[in-house]
Amino acid sequence: MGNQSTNPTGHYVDGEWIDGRGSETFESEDPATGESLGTFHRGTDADVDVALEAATAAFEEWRALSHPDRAEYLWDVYHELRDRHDELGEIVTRECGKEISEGRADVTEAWHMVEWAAGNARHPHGDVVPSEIAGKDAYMRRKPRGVVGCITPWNFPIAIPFWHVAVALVEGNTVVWKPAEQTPWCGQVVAELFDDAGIPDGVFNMVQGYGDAGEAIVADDRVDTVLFTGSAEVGHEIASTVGGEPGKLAACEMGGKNAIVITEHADLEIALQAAVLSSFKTTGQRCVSSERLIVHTDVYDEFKSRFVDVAERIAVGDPLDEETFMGPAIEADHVEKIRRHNDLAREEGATVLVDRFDLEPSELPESPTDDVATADGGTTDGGAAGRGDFADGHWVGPFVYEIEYDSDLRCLREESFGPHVALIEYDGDIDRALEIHDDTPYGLAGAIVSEDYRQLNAFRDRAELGLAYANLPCIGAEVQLPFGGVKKSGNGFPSAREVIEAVTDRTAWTISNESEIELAQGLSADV
Ligand code: UN1
Repeated sequence: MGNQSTNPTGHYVDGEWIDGRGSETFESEDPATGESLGTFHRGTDADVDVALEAATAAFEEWRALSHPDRAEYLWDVYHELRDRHDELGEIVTRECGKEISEGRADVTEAWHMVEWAAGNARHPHGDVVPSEIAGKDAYMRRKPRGVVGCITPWNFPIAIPFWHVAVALVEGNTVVWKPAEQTPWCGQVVAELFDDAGIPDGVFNMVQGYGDAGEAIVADDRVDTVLFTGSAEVGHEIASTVGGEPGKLAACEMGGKNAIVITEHADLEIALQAAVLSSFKTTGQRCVSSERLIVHTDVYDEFKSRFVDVAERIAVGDPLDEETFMGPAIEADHVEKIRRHNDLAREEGATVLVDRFDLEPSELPESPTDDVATADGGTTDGGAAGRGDFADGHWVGPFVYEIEYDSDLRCLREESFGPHVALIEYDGDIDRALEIHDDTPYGLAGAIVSEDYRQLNAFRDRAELGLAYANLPCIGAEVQLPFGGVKKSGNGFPSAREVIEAVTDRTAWTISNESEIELAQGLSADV
């Protein structure tokens, strides 16, 4: 087991905390205050190289362990995640800005995934296939692919790494993981959990850094599978790089322009809750967040007035405050990106219903006062001298508009990844709703609110989606289900069972117990 390196914090490679080979460092920033949470080494090609060397060297011994023996290390991590749930949830909230119940939910989702992956160690997942020849037996067996490269986003900085890493490890692969550059503290915490569990050297490696470190992982021949969750832009680059290399696999899950269809048969209270959760939780920064509400004309006015009322008063504030519904956006550049989408909607003819994007100073939370943890394990006082000042945070509020549907509107097709929501009124049957729903390049998550089962079934069967919900928000997927999209939203489902597919190869194993060879195609060895 390695000793934690101190400020700046390094990479976790071959069971040790190591400083980067390069001299560059970077800061983790608290999105609520702009304050630095810690300094981290920025990974280079040379850091990725040593991590891959360690992962490659560790593979043979790791794969030789049984599934339950490998899972033992994951159970240790599982207990830590549960025991330290609230403490780790606060770190998630500090570093990625989502409000505290979501910070804790991130940790909950992580232990759910570890439970699923480690539990699978005692769940058989090979197949026995009947041979047509008596005296022959045939099986489909799975074996680990080798080294798995994992690249994960900042919005679920503890949960999503476990979607990838937990399954890859239990199945007998070794891992090199790069956390998002916005959430290196969470990266450090996850690596510490594996270190504390005593995972054998080289089996789990973590390199901090930016896209160039991720590219070095993706491009390296020693990597057998790449698991990626993040933006469509990066995901498509990865899929095309890896697609050109025979024998290498990439499973990517990317963004969406997700929608909720609210039909004339909707329970409007359910519709309202589903829309508010899907549009504003995580400040709209989930890849499954909804940016389009497609509402039938019969219920449009009533739904609109209720939704606008909630958006006007939704609590934006200190993410550590239990009363807050929406914390800040992740970083200043991202605020500008969302702002450009708001401007685009205006240019394309939107009628703006709620514009709290640039919050009034009176709406900004007061400066923090509570003591909070720091990345180096201490605590700092709240207030300007300690936690920083909210005046420097990346605050945004809801931006809600209505617009007449037109297939050419970019604001209805492009993802803003923020609390930017279009209301679209439709007249007609479920076919019309589906036509509008499917008119984006993406196909990740979506929901329908209706009490008519024919409408639900039409949505389930025809909406172009990986994740479809009825009378629910389009966020909040359970870990045991596949998670991913169709069209531009993905080329794989890098979660749960689909990760087993991506990190294992199948061998069709046929054995004969007979004294003469007999083949299904009737060939004989008679000469
Ligand atoms: C993401 O949107 O980036 O389904 C991941 C959910 C979470 C995962 C979201 N379980 O909302």
